[in-house]
Amino acid sequence: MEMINRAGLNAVGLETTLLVHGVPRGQGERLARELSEIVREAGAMPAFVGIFHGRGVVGMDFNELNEVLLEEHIEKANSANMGVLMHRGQHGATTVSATMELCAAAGVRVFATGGIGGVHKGYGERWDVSSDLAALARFPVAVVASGVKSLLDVTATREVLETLGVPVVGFRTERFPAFYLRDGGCSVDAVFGDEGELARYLAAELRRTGRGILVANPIAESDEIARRDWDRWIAEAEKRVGGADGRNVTPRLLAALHEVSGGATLRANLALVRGNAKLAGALAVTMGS
Ligand code: PSU
Ligand code: MN
Repeated sequence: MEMINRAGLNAVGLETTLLVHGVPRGQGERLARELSEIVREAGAMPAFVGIFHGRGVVGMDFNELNEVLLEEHIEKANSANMGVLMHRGQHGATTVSATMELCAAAGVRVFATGGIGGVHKGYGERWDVSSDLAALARFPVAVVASGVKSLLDVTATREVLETLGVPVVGFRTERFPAFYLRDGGCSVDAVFGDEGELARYLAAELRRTGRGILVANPIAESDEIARRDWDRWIAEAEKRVGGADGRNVTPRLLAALHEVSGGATLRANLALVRGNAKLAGALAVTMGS
C-alpha cells in the first residue's frame, strides 16, 4: 500500500473522521491539538491517520491536518472506499475501519477514538452495519473506545462483535458502554483493572490472533449524560435526520444531537475522547513500540 508512515515508538493512532465529521466545523484543529497533548503527556506519540493527496498517512502533521480540515467537503473513508480516494489522489477522513487498516500497515498497535460504528437501529427493515465491525476482525489493532454510539442498536452491535470473535474487554467496567452512557445494557468478555496487565494481554492477544481487540473505556461519571435527557434528545435528533442514509447517517445524527442538547452531547463526546486518548497513551507506553 502506498503510504507515508511517520509513526515511531509508542505511537497511538488517532482518526480524522472524528475531527472532520464528528465535531462542528472549526473545532477540529483544537480537538486535534488537545488529543496530541494528552497522548504526549502519557509519554506516547500521537499519530493522526488520514488520506492526504491520495496517500494513506500515519502521523499527519498540522499543516496536512489543517489543509484537510479547511476543505469544503472531505470524503469519509472506510475500508471499502479508501482505495478509490487513493487511486484518484484525493483527501479522505478515515473512520475506525480505514484507520485500523492504515495503523496495521504501519505497525501501530493502539488506536483511540470516541465510539466505534456498529449496527444501526431498524436493521430488520434496512440493513446498515458499519465496516468498523469487520475491520476489528481483520486488523491487529487495539481500539480504545467508549463502546458504540448510543444512537445505534447497542445489543445487536455487541452480538455482532461476538459473532466475529472480537474480544471486548472493559477497562474498570463490567458493562459494555454506550458512548454518553456508562452502561449500554450488555456485558464485556473480561474486566481489566490495571493498565499494565491490560497492556500485556493486548500485546499477547494481538500477536496470537493477528486480529483486533475492542477496549471499552466508559465515559467518566461526572461527564455522563442522564438517561432521561438522552432518550429525549435522541428521539428529537432522529426526527430531524429522518431522510439520511448510508455514510451520512452518523455525522448528521451527531450534529443534530449536539444541536438539540444545546452542546451537552458535544461536551460529553469531547470528554470521552480525551479519556480514551489518555488510556491509549498509557497502554502504548507499556506495550512498547
Ligand atoms: N466516534 C465519534 N465521532 C465520529 C465517529 C466515531 O465520536 O464521528 C465516526 C468514526 O469514524 C466511526 C464512524 O468509524 O463514525 C462510523 O461511521 P459509519 O456508521 O458510517 O460506519
Ligand atoms: Mn453505514
